[in-house]
Amino acid sequence: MSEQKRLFFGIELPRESRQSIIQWRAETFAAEAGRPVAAENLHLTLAFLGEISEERSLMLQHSAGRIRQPAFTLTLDDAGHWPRSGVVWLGPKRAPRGLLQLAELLRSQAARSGCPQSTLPFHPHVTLLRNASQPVALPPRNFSWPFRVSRFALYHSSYSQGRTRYSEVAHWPLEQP
Ligand code: 2AM
Repeated sequence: MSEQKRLFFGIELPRESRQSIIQWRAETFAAEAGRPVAAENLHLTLAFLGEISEERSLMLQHSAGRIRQPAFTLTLDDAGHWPRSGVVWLGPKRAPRGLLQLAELLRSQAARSGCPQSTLPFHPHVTLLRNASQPVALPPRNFSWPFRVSRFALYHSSYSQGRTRYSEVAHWPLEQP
């Protein structure tokens, strides 16, 4: 069997939003609140696949390529803290229908291809801090980062020399109205 890789489908944030978010994060959260996710790693996961073979990855890429979904605007205007997973996140107050449909399709394709999906409801989020297990003071919700989502991608997550890296394996466009 071929080498297994840790893969996930996700959405990249535009560079300007990432820069603005990390500046805001530095001004907003104390250093001891948690470990900041590197700017280049800020993303929104649509479907986590786990460690999978090249064969399964190619099968999922084929299914992803058949998806016809419209582009949508995603606004990051909410923040929260999940103490159990130690995650401080940004997300949308109202998830756009296009985002939910896209995640649902990818998650059901993944489940049908043997990548078990969490039974918890999909909660779209961008992880800002990890290892945040102590109570965190959340900022007032007076921020908003809107951006257009016109593609989604498959990413390979690798860990070496103490760093997590996400590299794009393939990407697909969403339809323009
Ligand atoms: P997170 O940001 O909430 O930690 C790559 O690991 C991406 O897949 C991360 O964004 C992570 O979400 C997400 N993910 C979802 N389920 C996961 C799991 N069981 N293990 C690791 N990452 C998972």
